[in-house]
Amino acid sequence: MIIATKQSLSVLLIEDNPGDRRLAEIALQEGSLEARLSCEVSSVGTLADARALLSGSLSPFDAILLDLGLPDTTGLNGLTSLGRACPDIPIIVLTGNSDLAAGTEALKQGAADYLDKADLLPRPLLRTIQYAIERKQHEVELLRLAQTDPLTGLLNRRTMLTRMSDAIASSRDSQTGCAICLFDIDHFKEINDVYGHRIGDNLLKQIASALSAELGSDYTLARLGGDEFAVVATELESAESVPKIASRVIAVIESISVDGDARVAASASVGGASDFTGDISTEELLAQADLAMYKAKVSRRGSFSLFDDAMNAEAQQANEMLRNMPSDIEDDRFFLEFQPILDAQTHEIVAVEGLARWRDRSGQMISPADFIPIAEKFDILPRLAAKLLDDACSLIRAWSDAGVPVVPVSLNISPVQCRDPLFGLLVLAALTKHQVRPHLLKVEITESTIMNNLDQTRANLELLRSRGVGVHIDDFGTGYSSLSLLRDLPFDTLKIDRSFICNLEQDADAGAIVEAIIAMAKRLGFHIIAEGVETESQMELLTKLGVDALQGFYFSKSVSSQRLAELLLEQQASQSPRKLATRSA
Ligand code: GH3
Ligand code: MG
Repeated sequence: MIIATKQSLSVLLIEDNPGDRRLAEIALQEGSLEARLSCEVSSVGTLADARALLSGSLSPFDAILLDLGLPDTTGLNGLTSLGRACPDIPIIVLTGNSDLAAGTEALKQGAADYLDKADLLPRPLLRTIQYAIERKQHEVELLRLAQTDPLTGLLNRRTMLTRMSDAIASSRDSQTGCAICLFDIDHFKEINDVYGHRIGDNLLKQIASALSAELGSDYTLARLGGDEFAVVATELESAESVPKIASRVIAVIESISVDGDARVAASASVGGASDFTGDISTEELLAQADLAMYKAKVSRRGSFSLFDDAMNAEAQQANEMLRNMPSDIEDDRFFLEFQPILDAQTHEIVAVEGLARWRDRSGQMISPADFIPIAEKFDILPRLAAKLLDDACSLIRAWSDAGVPVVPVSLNISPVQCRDPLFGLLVLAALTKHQVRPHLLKVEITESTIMNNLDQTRANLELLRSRGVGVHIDDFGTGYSSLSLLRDLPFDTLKIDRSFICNLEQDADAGAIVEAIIAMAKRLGFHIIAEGVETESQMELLTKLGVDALQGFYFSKSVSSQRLAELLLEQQASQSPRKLATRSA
């Protein structure tokens, strides 16, 4: 901490007694001469004049000498009100008649020191003022460190929470509204990974300074941690201001660029919440904005979402799911259904994809699109995935024991599992536990999961492949995998993303992309599955283009384990290849 030693002093003397005032002025002049300092003294006789001078003063005072017996204030009130108005200036109280008790009380109320008026000697007076200034500078610096984030210099989370609670109270008093916009940089991990942490840090600093310049002192700007920031606004006339603040934030962040090896651009997703009742807690308002930000992230990176009551209902539903999930995993309310994958030429079931299902305690089916993100966000997914892996292996064992001609079962693997260094071993342990041959189990990993977790994923996948467990790359075409990368990674099967398949007939580009993917995959020796096949013409076109296998509602929706066993037995019994009886398009 560097504290500057002052070469010149500017002191505000508040003393109504002309004699005492003169004595103090003389002591100050003499003391500063002795200390070889220039000292400018401004003297006033009332608290009101002092306030006027302080509010109009361009160069603030270094210290205040305050008489406790002023005509327009009583006792220590003058001290406390001045302390609030100028918290960065040390106030030294002047007491009369060796009044030790008044001096001690003044210290408790925030005075930097006290001196007896009757005993104002030049050198001790100057020394007291200088020490008080130094202590105040230390105090201010320590406070700044405690309140701010060291990287960006913005307010930190704790201070922002205090400001929010002040904002709610002041809006209640003024019968206006207050709001918070939370924002989080999109794909910041990738920026760190690709360009390095130094560039990531620079980006955070630039965001902080560009937004401070844009928003000025009308708003409170804070860095809550990581790549998450907040803007707090008070005394709003209507909630319409909130999207406007959000657009300014989004525009500023999108205009920033940091030079690395290439230009690094950023975007942010913003969630806003406002209150015009004054009857809300800081935590509640923050939770609402957080929910809205989560919505913005999910709907589209770089967008804004404003909290509304529907989100509250959704949040309650999510909370309920979160509460029930662990015990429902234990109680087998989560289970697998299986969607057949058919050979493109013979239309025989050659594999199945295991899909997670949840029937809650009221008997209602809950969509994986709702529960998977929650399980993932709140770290329940590893437990759920382990249970489903165990179920899949146990079913394969049971089918085999019952003489069902079992086909390979593929399971979807989440980014969280891929990052777990033990994931590969856990899969092998489940296979051993149920005595299942490795080729009957396959793992499906999306292209974006692989791209975002390349190093952690590689070791797990290589272990699985070396033991004979098949590895599928799922949703292919939506990420940015390069050909050379694909060749280096241990995949055997590539699943073309359904978004291309559903547009196959209408969109010439989708057709061209599918054709290119198939040509490339064949050159690299991959087995190719097209998922999301819903119509006969899609099926015919994909077969003509050379895909190996097909999956989709045109053939079958997901079926129970029991129904799958029946289908496999029927298929075995049947002499001629035929379309599935479950066809349900
Ligand atoms: P999303 O689009 O969902 O926000 O994804 P994201 O990649 O931005 O991930 P997320 O917001 O969940 O994580 C933020 C990352 O920011 C995590 C951490 O690696 C990184 N990070 C946290 N603090 C710092 C920091 O001080 N400097 C740098 N360079 N990176 C940080
Ligand atoms: Mg982020």
